[in-house]
Amino acid sequence: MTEGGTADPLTLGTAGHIDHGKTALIRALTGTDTDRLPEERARGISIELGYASLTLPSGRRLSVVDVPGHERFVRTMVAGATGIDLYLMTVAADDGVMPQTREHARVLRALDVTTGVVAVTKSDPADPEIAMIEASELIPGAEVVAVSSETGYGLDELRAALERAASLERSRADATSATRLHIDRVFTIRGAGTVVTGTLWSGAIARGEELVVLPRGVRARVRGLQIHERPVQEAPAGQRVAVNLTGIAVADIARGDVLARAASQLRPTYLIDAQLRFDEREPEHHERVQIHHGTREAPARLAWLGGSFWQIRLEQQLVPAAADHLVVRQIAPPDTLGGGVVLDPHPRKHGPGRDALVRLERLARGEPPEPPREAESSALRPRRRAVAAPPRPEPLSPSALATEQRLREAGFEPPLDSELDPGDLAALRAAGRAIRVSKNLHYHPEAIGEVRRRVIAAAERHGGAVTLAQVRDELSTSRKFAQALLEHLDASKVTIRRGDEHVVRAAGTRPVPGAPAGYARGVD
Ligand SMILES: Nc1nc2c(ncn2[C@@H]2O[C@H](COP(=O)(O)OP(=O)(O)O)[C@@H](O)[C@H]2O)c(=O)[nH]1
Ligand SMILES: [Mg+2]
Repeated sequence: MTEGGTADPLTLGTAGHIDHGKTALIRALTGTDTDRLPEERARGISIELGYASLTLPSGRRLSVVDVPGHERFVRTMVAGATGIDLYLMTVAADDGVMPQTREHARVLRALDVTTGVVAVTKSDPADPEIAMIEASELIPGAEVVAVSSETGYGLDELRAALERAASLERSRADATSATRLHIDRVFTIRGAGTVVTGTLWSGAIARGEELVVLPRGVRARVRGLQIHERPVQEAPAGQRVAVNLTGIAVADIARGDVLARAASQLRPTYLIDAQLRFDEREPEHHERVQIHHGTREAPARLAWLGGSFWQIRLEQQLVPAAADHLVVRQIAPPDTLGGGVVLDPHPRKHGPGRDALVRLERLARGEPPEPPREAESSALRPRRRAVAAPPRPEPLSPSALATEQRLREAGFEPPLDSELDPGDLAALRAAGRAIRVSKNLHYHPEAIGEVRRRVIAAAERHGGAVTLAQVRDELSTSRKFAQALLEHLDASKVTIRRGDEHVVRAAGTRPVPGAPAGYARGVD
């Protein structure tokens, strides 16, 4: 199933409320104390991002980013979570799901980090059961493991669960596109000078090359490079990298800056057209919010363009590329509202309108902004109709909520669309609370999460793949539903169809060129 060779370098990020045992768990798993600042040790809380390297039972190594849980440091958490591939959420057995457990879950959702494990910590002094139920409700489909960092209980099971999660995920880093590193720390080393660290999102960095520091456009040269404390000539995408720069003072570079090739197309922007989704409440038109991108953030006004499309009008520049993820936070009181994806990082200033909507819908489907010339008139007609009266996303109506409840209760055997109100379904889809699985069938996301988990577990027992009959038995449902669900999993790239079998996709089928064999460790 896995084609051997080099698995993607993955980064695991912690998440969870303060004092729910994130740092203690990383220490128990890796031997590294990520609370290193004197103030962190004195107060017993994490303030800065911490880094470690975790070796899984297979020998595979993950880079680990340990984030602070305090509500005052959610912005630091977002900066840490922005480059991660997998999450490790902690929920304390004696405390259960708390405000930053929920908020961090929203941040992960906004960043589209959907694979990970929940550890219910402190299972030594308290019974983990209620916290485990709360955790499964908060993140349907995630594996939940009871652990104690104090006694070591459950840690082997947690390692195995992390191994499974890692085998499902591919690095989001892209070796083939332009070089980009979002800086998360800057410091000086005596004799070396300025050093910055971050995850290399895409491209590669080589010793001796000239880079540009955005948004200011200052030039600097790479004097040295390290990947997990070892000097390297070149760093490939997906790695946590430390870059020793010359020709730039520490004062001229900060967290949030982006390192790019000197000839990069990447440009700072005050305007972004984006597709956004909100968990808590829909922002007001022109509401002032905080936008987080990479390791940087800026206040902005949100102008509604129709549907789920918004223009973000920034007060300070960000340096995004199309398809990057954004997190949207409320300014007062601070809270995470949702997030989404950059469609156009350099639009002109515009409001809602049919042309804008047609263009954004094309970009959201991954198509070029303009249709091909000759097909124009016929290609436009159906879309025109589709966008003529864009539904303004409203709070869900009582009827939509009732439909959601029906879907939720139906589990694996939901009613056909013909039995439900199409308007309710559209509203639920827009709110991320219903998933269209086939032409006339919607499922509740919780059911899909459960299906995904069970199919993966069943595949594990059957040599990495499942048949339709096995899925039907596993879910105790009819062939019709099992078929629709399997096709959905194929389409969502969870599985891939090979004859009668559906093989669970695993990491390692797309090795990062040049990645060394044992590598994925944080630089420190
Ligand atoms: N008994 C027990 N105490 C724990 C466990 N995990 C963490 N703690 C304690 O809980 C406190 C907070 O842990 P910490 O890892 O700093 O939480 P964080 O804020 O989520 O990083 C510390 O005093 C830890 O020693 C555990 O599994 N069992
Ligand atoms: Mg901590």
